[in-house]
Amino acid sequence: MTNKFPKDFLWGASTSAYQVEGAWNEDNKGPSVQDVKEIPAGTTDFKVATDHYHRYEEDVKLFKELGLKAYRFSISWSRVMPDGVVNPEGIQFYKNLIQLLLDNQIQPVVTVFHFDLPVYIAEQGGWEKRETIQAFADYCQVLFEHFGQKVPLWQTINEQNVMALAGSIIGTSNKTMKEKFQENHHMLVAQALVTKQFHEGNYIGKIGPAPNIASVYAASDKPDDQIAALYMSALRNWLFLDVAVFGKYNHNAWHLLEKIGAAPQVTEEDRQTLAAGSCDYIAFNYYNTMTVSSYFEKDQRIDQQSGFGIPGFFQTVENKHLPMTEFGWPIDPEGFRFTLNEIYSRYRLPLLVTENGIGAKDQLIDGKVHDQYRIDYLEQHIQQMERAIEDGVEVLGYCPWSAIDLISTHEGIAKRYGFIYVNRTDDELLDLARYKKDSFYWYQNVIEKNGLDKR
Ligand code: BGP
Repeated sequence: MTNKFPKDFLWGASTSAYQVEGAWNEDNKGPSVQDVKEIPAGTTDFKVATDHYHRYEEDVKLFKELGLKAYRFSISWSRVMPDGVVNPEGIQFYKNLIQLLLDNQIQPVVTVFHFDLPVYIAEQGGWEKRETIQAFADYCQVLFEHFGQKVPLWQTINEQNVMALAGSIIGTSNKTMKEKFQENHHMLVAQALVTKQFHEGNYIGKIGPAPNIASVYAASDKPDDQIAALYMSALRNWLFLDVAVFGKYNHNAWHLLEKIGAAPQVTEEDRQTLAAGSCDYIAFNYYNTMTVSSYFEKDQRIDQQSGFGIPGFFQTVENKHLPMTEFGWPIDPEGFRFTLNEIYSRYRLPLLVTENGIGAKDQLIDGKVHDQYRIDYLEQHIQQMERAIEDGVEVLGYCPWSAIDLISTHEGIAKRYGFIYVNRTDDELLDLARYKKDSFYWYQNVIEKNGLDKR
């Protein structure tokens, strides 16, 4: 069997600024909401993270050795514009990083906003306020002007759907559905505005959204459960992509929002902005599918990959066919193929996978990390991605989470994802030294062969 990956396939890996950089208040960086949020007991804050800000040269050297063709990272808004004015030291850091990547033939893939709103904007009302739309557009314009001739792939907002639906968990918002979906609407308008702005500039790259997309299975063949899946998918997935691609709200999602009294106010000007800001490609993060039934009441665990219910519409249930990670997230590689196909059939735009991976309690023993579970997880997902490519889906690249260990969104450093181990714990910084895990060598071979070894 021959390999199905195109010659220029972007084998990459991902991180985000607040989870990896540290240096939270250095070189004039302002605080973001992630730096000041309350963190769960037994985990760690993001102040040092895995110290990439000071060690990016060493890290890029390792990325080069790994063979990465692309590195997806986010830029910290509060480093670049700590108080609304451009911070030259912030710009300099990303300028150095981007140049170093290019010098090493690694494509910089940049997300402009990944959960880390500057505190001064949050204090003025954050995304609830329309003014934040312009503040975001101004910030993005600064990035486009500085890096628009260097960066081939941009993403606007990471997991906007997770911010809207599980904001309290990831520390971005803790409001009513009505407030959340008004904020969400402002984000959608902001995204369309910067997409338009980007298209009007003379930049080399492409721009797209980066939601977390997961196909939704119906819990049974009961018609009610099928309708529940239709509505969950509309609210969690298609609302975000329909606006980004078609410039319009998804009709099912809109109906649901109206029914629960959470439909946002949309002005005529908003409608025009949304219509004028279609994306060039779709980036998305995939961890697992969701399974839903029609609504019944029950206590539910909520995080960005578990679910929630909307009375009268749907409720997430456990899928007994899927194994779980040690952190309780289902593992569904076939669901990845299904999700890739579903997105592509709806929108017919090229896809970039900006996150996929397994969080685990890795152990460093004698300088080694034997993370066979990570190799198995990634191998199964790459196999299914290859099948999706055979199905006819256009996939630009694959950037698993994460390039290097970093702090989990809400479960500390104990939940690791990287190909490179960073020597620290939640309690102690230790020496922050880098070690190549077994998965590092395995992924290096995948990249070198442009796909999996065929057995
Ligand atoms: C996504 C986020 C990432 C990352 C990842 C893993 O939702 O975009 O920032 O955190 O999930 O999640 P966690 O760290 O909670 O395991």
